[in-house]
Amino acid sequence: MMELYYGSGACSFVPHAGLEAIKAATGEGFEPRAIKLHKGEQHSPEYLALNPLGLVPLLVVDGKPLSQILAICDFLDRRYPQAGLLPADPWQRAQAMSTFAWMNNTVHPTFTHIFRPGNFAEGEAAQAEVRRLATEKFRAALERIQRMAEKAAPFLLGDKLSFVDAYALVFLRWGGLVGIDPASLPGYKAYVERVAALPPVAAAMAREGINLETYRPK
Ligand SMILES: N[C@@H](CCC(=O)N[C@@H](CS)C(=O)NCC(=O)O)C(=O)O
Repeated sequence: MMELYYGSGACSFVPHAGLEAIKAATGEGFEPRAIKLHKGEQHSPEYLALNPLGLVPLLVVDGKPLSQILAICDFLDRRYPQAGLLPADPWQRAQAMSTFAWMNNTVHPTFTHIFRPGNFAEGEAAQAEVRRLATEKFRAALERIQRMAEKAAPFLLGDKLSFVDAYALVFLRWGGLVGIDPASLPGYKAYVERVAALPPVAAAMAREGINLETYRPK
């Protein structure tokens, strides 16, 4: 039995969409377990006993926990290769992992600097500076993803949905929350709309109660 601990709109959407794609391709289901991050449920003693990092996502497989998006998604792909969420060819797979790792270790933490500047600097002026610089870097990363998407249409790795498409969707939503207008990234926006229209992705979005309309001008 597989259980996925996720937070609405968080990076846990990546394995969440993947698990829906696996369900569609193989019939293998999972138990979704919502964690309310804004209420701090990730810090509850019950959750910390499962994941001492206090973060989502967490995949629990037959009672055994697995954390970290890359590890979870690599496991899911190796167990359910029929879903085609990562390439089988070693070189293409390595290229996909290169993009996936960059998203996870660079783009994602850059956003964290915008969203939680207090984790990185003390004082209002210093935090405003962290936020400003991180927003520039995050925007540049989104532009890079846009170029990749324009080259590789319809999806980032070609014909099929991959975990990296779900991550790209998360980033565009997050960008909207911090004042990056998706209309200023038309190639990215059109690509993410294609991703969101896929039934497994739409199912995960519906469960999380999220949509693509996050943009708030700053
Ligand atoms: N490197 C981790 C990042 C996980 C992460 O940053 N999760 C965020 C949501 S996007 C979280 O749980 N934040 C809750 C908190 O910081 O309290 C992974 O790949 O799983």
